[in-house]
Amino acid sequence: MKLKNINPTSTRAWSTLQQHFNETKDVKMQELFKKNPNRKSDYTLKFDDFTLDFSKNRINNQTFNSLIDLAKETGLKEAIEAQFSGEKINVTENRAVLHTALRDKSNTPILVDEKNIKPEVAATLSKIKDFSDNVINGKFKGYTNKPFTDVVNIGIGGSDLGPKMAVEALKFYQNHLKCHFISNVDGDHVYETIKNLNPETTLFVIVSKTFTTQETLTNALTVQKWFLEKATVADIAHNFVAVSTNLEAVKDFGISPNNIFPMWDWVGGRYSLWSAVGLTIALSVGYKNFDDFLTGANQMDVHFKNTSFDKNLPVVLALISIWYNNFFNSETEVLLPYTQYLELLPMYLQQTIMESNGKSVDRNGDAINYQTGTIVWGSTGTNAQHAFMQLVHQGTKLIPADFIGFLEPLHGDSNHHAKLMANLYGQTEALYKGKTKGEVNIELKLADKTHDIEKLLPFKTFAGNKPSNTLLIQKLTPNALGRLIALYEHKTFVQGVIWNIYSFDQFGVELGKELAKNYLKC
Ligand code: G6Q
Repeated sequence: MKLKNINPTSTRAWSTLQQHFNETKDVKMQELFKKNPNRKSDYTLKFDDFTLDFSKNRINNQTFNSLIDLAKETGLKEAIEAQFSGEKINVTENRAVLHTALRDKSNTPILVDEKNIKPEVAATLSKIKDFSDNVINGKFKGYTNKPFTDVVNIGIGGSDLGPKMAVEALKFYQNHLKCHFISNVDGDHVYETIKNLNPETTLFVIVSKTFTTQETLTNALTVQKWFLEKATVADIAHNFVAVSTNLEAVKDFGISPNNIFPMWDWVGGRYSLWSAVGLTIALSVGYKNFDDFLTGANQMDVHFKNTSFDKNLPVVLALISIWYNNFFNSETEVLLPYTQYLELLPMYLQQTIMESNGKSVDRNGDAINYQTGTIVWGSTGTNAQHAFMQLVHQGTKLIPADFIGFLEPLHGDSNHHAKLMANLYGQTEALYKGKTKGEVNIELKLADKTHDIEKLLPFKTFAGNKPSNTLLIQKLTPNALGRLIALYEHKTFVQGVIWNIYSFDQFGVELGKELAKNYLKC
């Protein structure tokens, strides 16, 4: 079963949406709330302890229904089935797209080239469990027989961003191992990271799907040279492990075959933290937490696969985003997690979303005449409020926002947490309500600044009508993080399907890698 090949702008739903947009583009959300006192609950979806409030969007029931029609007309249902069942939907690379199989513990076989991949996935998970358990409990030791104290992940792009983001996000659950990440080919990044490390007690995890990436190989060789100043070639077997599909290249590097964790070409780099690429996550928080992380992602997979589009969190988020991207011509979206633990989430999702959907050719190979991938950016709240949120509130651009908040803080301080969440709610309210001239008038009068009213009125007035989604989650657990990441993965998938593009190749990234090689030859 192939993905359908439908120009979304040629669908009936698109024409309806275009006409509907022309009629409703100036409608104020405040009016929509006034008209429907139940708007908040009518536009709220629940999935386990996730609550998605999408009421503060410039949509009404007709918008919503037409967007759902668009998903139906562009073959989303069939595309989801094709992805989960292992069809080679990554057509340009002739590969299946099965990061979802990495977190599917059911007994249902998944076939790639007529071979069930589930046993290999299970065997690799068991290897990850065994290895991480033994490093954490001190049974596996470094070359001088001392337990490990530090772990250095050497990889870039998909072999770095996911583990780094998840290790940071799950810091609360971390054990005694200190995790470091080396990605940039900038030597200063390498030396700065290793300068205080002890080679005897440091475990190096070299992560490269292809094991040909210049940055990772250069960094790994530099680290190996530093290691060999103190240790011998035979000691490499104790302190170096690798994650790769390219077993031969890893062996040539000097890593013992026992220390190689396999990967598969049916997992894209930016979707690979669920595989052995996530080894550093398992080392950092222990296998049980890593397993909970996978389980969470699988729960979101099941929700995505089985829930009707109108109640399906990834589908609804994707459709709302298309509404702004393709009809309001919004170019960017801002992501605002209200927890410091998710500081790296926007950067991580930039890769997921922008590398997947940054395409300008459709599935026919023809140039596209509509907008595709959104630009995603963001930072944690409340920090963002003191930085770029001014532009979101009062700038000339329409920037839809996703607010992500947690109902329970991990360290239990209710004073801080009440303030944090009050800021989240306050921001979403300010964005949609804005501030009218009348309100500014009253405010200045009360502040005894009547004489300033004329001068300040235009500057203190906010147009409002700025859209946002609010996703509330009970608590930042490994399971919740798994569900959250999978939610955005599927949102990205839905958009790629509707935009009629291939979301799982990245020839732009590869061109850069090739051209850099030419410069080195000069
Ligand atoms: C991800 C991209 C890219 C890739 C890196 C590292 O989807 O393909 O970010 O992950 O270029 O590649 P290797 O893992 O092969 O070193």
